[in-house]
Amino acid sequence: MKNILIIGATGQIGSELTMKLRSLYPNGNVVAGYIAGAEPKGALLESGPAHIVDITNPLQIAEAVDKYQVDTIYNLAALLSAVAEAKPQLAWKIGVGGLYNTLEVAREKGCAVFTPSSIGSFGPSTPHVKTPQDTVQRPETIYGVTKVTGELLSDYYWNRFGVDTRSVRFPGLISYVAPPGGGTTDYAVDIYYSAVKGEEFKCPLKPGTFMDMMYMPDALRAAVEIMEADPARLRHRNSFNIASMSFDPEIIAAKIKEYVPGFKMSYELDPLRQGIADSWPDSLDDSCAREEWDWKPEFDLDAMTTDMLLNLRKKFGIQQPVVAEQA
Ligand code: AKB
Repeated sequence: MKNILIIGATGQIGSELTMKLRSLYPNGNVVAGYIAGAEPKGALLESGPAHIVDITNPLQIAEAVDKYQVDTIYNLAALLSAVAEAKPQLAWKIGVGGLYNTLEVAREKGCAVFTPSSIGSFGPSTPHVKTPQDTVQRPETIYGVTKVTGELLSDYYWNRFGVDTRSVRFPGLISYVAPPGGGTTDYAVDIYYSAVKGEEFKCPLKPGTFMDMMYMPDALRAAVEIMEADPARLRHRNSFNIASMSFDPEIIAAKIKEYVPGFKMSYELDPLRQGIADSWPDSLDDSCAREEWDWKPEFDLDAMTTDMLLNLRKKFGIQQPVVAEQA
């Protein structure tokens, strides 16, 4: 049976992944690790144990692992790409120093470790369309540098010490639950909020900026499935390309307009985010994940859009539009 610690359990991915893991394993076996100032609240707090775990403090990681006899760590602590550019030293301290602390505790105490990588681990010299699993990784952002370092360090701990490290490269993640903060792909979440509130959306990226995106339920399933995958089938570990949809601002806006006909979008470009997005792939080739652990996404742009609009309207108490019955 798994005893799981989630580091960064109150963040964008962590808050949903913790609840998903508690739906799959006994609640008491899934520990929400949080930092001071980001304490768990509501269902996250009430449904299972929580422990203070600052990833920059190896003693706190070890203490939580000992107290709850943890055998699997989900390491979700990171600064997203745009905010990392504003605080590169902190991004390194959390992304690389924190991962090193986690891997050392895992080596000493025999834990498996999941640490997400990202489409941000690629750079301008990477093939941009159907980016292969194994290819050039020369990112020009500190976020990307920490992600490539994390992939290499995690593979090193597997090859050198046998620490069971596994990872996926997340695309931009879209969810109606916890808002993202400081990412380059966040526009694809914010656009839905504007649409349901009846506001014009000011897009920070220009038309033609394609990036891979994924609906959160698929991303959570990927994080669980890679950790449950048969190790004998894995030729890769850190980290697998996964993909479900690729679009630019025009395509997502047109899809939203199908369901919210009055929706309006204009452009107000953010040069930092545009520069980062231009350096990232347009789309990933995820065939290795499909072959090695049967990865398969369930949501495309249409299915995601209907679910996002439905749930955001519920969240803000906005009446659902009446759909005319088919004759
Ligand atoms: C970001 O935009 O920084 C993240 C990512 C793609 O890793 N969402």
